[in-house]
Amino acid sequence: MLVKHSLKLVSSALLAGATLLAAPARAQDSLNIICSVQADWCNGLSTAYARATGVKVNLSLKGSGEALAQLVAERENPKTDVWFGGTGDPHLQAAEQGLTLEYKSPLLSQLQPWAQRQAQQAGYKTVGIYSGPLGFGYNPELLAKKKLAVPQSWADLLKPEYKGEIQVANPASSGTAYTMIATLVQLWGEDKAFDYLKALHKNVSVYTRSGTAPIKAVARGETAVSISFVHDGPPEKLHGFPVETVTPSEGTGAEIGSMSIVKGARHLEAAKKFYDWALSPAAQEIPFQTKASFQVPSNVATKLDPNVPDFRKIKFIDYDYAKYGASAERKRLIARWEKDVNSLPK
Ligand code: S7P
Repeated sequence: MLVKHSLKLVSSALLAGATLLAAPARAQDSLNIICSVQADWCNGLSTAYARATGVKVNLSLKGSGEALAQLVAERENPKTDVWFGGTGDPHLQAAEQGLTLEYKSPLLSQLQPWAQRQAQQAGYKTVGIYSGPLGFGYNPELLAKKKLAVPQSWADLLKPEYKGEIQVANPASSGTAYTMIATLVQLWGEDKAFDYLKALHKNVSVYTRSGTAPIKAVARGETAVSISFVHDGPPEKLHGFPVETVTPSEGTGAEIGSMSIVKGARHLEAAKKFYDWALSPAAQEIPFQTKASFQVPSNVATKLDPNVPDFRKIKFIDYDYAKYGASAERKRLIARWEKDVNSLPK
């Protein structure tokens, strides 16, 4: 009896020891990240972080809308530790829904005011990591071949000659396209914005799932014009494709790309360390070094690349991030777009 009891104690101790040994390895040595920026940037991040810390980063590449859907699906049993990048409104929505964790990085004070504001209004459950303007991408060779002018304004995109020549993403899956809807509503009021979107529908050839797909299609000569973030143009150009960008003369919005730690993250300490590192200038130069993307980084000390759009030359609206990042508003506007615009024949 005594022997049996002792054996039981030993095996429990061994089990506990094994768990103790296994626990830190799981907590410290790997990290599961949903990455919503360009693939080259995501891969550059994970390689640099693994080299600097020895922590293995498991990446899952997803657009902003899809990333949020995954966090909702994983709510009871989170498998993701950090959600890196993607437009800010779904991050604000995740914060509002209690999917992300409050964390104040010691690097917060080094960030641009817009990045700190993004954190404050989410109760520090997210933070701004970059910002970039919405505009148009165009293929100058294709426009010349089709004898089309470069569109300079939102109004230009409604001209009949652009019929079938424009690509933009679907706002249900894309943060880029939702930024467009929110921008137009803030520019003109909701009814006028939806009249515009209905008219634009006639000229759109396809609504893509991902927000970065339309400018890639422009670069490859598959369509003449896209509605895209302008910082997604230079990477295509650097790869040798004919693509230029322009921002609309009436005014435009900008995204605040964000990062959040998932509530219930299994590798919480590792997640916080990665989060701090991702806010450092060294990490924020990675999209420039990998030639993946050229947003304005949130850490003020990050060295800017010449391809970063000059915000002083762009006419911006005063984008209300809190209002248009709220779940109810986002859901309502997307539902209205599905009903009033996407259901229309071309
Ligand atoms: O890194 C490029 C970029 O445009 O991708 C992010 C975002 O996931 C856009 O994709 P979706 O529209 O498909 O959500 C942007 O935050 C970022 O600037």
